[in-house]
Amino acid sequence: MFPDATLAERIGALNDGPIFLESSVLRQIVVPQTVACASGITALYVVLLYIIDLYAAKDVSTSARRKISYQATSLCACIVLSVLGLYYENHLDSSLTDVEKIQGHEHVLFLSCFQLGFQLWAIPVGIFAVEENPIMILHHLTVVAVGIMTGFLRNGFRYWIPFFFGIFELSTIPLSIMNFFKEFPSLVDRYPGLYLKVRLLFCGTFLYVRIGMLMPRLYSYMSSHFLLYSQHPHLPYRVFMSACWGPAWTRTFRCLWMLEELGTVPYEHLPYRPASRNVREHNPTGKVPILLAFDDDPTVPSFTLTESVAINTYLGDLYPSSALVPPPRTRARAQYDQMCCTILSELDAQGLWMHRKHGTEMGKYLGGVLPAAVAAAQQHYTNLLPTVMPSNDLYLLGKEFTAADILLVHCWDWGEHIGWNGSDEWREYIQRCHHRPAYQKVRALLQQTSSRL
Ligand SMILES: N[C@@H](CCC(=O)N[C@@H](CS)C(=O)NCC(=O)O)C(=O)O
Repeated sequence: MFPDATLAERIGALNDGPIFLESSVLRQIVVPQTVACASGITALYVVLLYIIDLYAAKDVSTSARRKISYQATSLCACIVLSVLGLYYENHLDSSLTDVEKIQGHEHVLFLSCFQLGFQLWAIPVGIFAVEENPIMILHHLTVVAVGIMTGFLRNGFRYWIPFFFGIFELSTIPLSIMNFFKEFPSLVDRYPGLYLKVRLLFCGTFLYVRIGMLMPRLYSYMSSHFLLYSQHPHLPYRVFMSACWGPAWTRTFRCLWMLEELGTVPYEHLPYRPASRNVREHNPTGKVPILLAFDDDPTVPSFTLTESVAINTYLGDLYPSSALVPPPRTRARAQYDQMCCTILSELDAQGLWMHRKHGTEMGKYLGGVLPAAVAAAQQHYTNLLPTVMPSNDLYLLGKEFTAADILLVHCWDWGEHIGWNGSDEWREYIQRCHHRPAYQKVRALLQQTSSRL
């Protein structure tokens, strides 16, 4: 649960009120500025194309001319964005709290409008004139989503815009110049020293801006972004915001996987966020997963159960023919319980959860960022993992797949995600479990609904 619950509540309270900025601001500032920027950038592209047509050698094809103009226009836009970003970033008040960074900052709206205008030009020209690759088009669409959030929404996170839309583009400048060289290899032969300097500049700016500067900002931005939209009452808003935040996994995965293995059990997955109002209603700790069982009345749960292992064991006992949980009062069941307790208390609670709680920016809300605790937890996880992984058998408890495998594979996936696994020793076992249709189905489902660890 969030020890600093007031922060979650204060951020959640920002959801009260209209979603969009005042309509007069949208009508008089955002829309006209976006249209003006898109038109200006389009005009620049056309003028550059005209100049290239005048001076380019005859053997330069039309598509190459378009591409040069496209790259030159993008370069100009990136320079403008970077300069604006540096200017606005210098005028930001860095002493503001995370809550104060969510609303306001309308003075940087122009940056969002410029970025949106740039994308309005880049997407159609990228698709129709220069056949840009689909990954780049996807990138443009993501930028549009963030542009709409910062340009149109009241909770627009505009504080972060000078960095994400401005300074972030600094490394794109040498990248664009490098692309020119790649497009015309004869330039590389003619100016090898310059090419090398541009490449070094790209490496330097990339490492400094997109790694060094980005990481602390990204965590801070993403945690308040998540705390905000996860508590919003409207699904379309949450879906839109989650598209900006990106999907991840919760321990709910374990229970969904179990339900899919059972196959015939009817269930509905409600992807509520940990610590949200809906979750706290059923579990005061705010933790997920929660199982709500219903009998006759579909509005009142007859039984509520928390803890992923308790839920899966209960489900396995309810459907004994699935053999996913060994029958009670047997040695096999005792071994199953032993294995689940070890994985849950050692790998999960003392290992992975310590990383989540103390090793990420979410640690601010969960328990404080404590690098020494995370290092000890990683060591513990690394020592314990070999003792629980199956050695010769197909699965953890023998030849049959059980709910203990679900628990272990979920922990292993989590360890893989944060780079703790190292060894390739158990790949075969992991792949065997990953190939199960139930696992595949839940993985696909979570990619759509965007849950988190
Ligand atoms: N031992 C529990 C752990 C549950 C848990 O910590 N869930 C996380 C998400 S995966 C959560 O809800 N965290 C929110 C919080 O701690 O406030 C289980 O296996 O179900």
